[in-house]
Amino acid sequence: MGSSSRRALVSVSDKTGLASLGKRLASLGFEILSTGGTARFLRDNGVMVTDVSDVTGFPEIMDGRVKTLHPKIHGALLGRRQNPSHRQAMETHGIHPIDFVFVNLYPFSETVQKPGVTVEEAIEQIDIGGPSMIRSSAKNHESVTVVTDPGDYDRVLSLLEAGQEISPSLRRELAVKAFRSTSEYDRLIVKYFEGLSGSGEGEEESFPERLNLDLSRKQTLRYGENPHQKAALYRYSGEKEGGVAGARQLWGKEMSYNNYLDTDAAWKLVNEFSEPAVVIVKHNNPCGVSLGTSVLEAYQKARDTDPVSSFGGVVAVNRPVDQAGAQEMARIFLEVVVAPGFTPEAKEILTRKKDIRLLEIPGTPGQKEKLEVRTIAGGVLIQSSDTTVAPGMSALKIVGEIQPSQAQIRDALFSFAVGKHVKSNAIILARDGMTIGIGAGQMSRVDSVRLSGMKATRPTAGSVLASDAFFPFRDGIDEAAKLGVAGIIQPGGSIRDEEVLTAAREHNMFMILTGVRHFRH
Ligand code: 93A
Repeated sequence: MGSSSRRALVSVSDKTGLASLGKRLASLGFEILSTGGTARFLRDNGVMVTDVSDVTGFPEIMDGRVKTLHPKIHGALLGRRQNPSHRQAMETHGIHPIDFVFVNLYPFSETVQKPGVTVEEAIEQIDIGGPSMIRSSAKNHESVTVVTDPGDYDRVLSLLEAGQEISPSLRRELAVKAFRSTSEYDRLIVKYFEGLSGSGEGEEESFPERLNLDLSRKQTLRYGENPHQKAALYRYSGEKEGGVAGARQLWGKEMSYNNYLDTDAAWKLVNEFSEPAVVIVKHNNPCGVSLGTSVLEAYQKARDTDPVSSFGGVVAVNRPVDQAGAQEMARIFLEVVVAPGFTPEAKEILTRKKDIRLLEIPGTPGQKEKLEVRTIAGGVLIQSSDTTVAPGMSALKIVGEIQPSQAQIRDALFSFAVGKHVKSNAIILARDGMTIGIGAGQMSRVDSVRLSGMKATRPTAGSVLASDAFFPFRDGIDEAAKLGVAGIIQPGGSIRDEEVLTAAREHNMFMILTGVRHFRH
């Protein structure tokens, strides 16, 4: 045994086909270098091996974390055989080339899939020395043959047994396969740790490295947000039903870019509710939202939140529009009505108006898209959509001494759900299942509170106020008190929560914390 014979390094976790590999390499006259467990396995099968630690002159240390990470190994893999200075270095340092490498890695993926595996156990299964050897060999594939898949053992051995050399093209093919295997290995490690630091849902898929949005053009639009902008509607290929992009237009002029945006906003909001509900949207913000015992009642209440803004609005209903509802809607100009359906009478009434558009979305109400895509200069931002449902009663924290009534809790949940769909900073005043005033899109929260009061067409006294995010100061609460608000629902979580609660106490308001924020930027 010595520098004269060809050397193969064998270090494998997956021992499939290992005994036969060892025997065949030995018959071919190879000196086999091996690490702890692999060496033991081969010896148990009657194959002579040299321990890597005898080559390096260094024992395996730190529970095997460091066994092959040594210049005697990596120099033997990386040294260019035809390069005089490399050969000189090998000679000087007693490094003998290794031409064949059979390595596969610690089973990280299998380990983290086991139920109850700890992070420590997962970390110990991150192979460092193995990928290093694979990459060193693959980099030097002009001379080194690297085999990472037991399925390739026979292919290589058969050639050697037939007295042939491994061709440069096969060495390259195996090198590419080797790089692919280490890159896949690292990807799984990344995925595991991202899962840990994610929203607590460890199995949730992280976003893909590359994104191929498979979209096909459904409609060329007359123009974009403004007449000088070009626009088109694209739809996810293979998407069957549901969503505004797949809506069926029953009546009216072609949908415009802004119509689509507003209809989408209205449709998403109205599907927050299980009871009959109507949403009226202007410029992508709701100007009126209401629950009701019928489409007619919900529509009237939604419209009366802000009758001026409702003119020319986009109306979304979560029930089929009936005759009574349609008659009421027909009284003013509306851009779009979107609903799961229209009764024949309703259709008859609304199609008398030439300027209205009727959209039908039969699918399951509440179907929500999974990804939100927005463009920024030079790229796109992706996020999962805000599909958190309204917090249940048990998740709510009522702080302070004043207990809200059941009706007030219902209004609080209703207004908080509306707030999720209002441009931040969002403040919603509500009472009896209808919005009273909506303060949208202000740069300071206290201004949104003032605005919600300014927009109110009904008395604000006794209403509930929802805020999409926490109050940073008590000034918003003091403004709310001027409007006679009975209580507040908000996420909480400000460093000044105490100050904010003190203000609520002073004004005899209840305070409900949801722990969930609904920014909409
Ligand atoms: O712990 S390591 O990252 N440190 C090393 O130096 C090292 N060298 C080889 N893991 C290392 N290996 C891996 O050990 C190989 O990739 C192979 O999967 C495994 C074989 O160990 P054994 O021969 O003791 O069964």
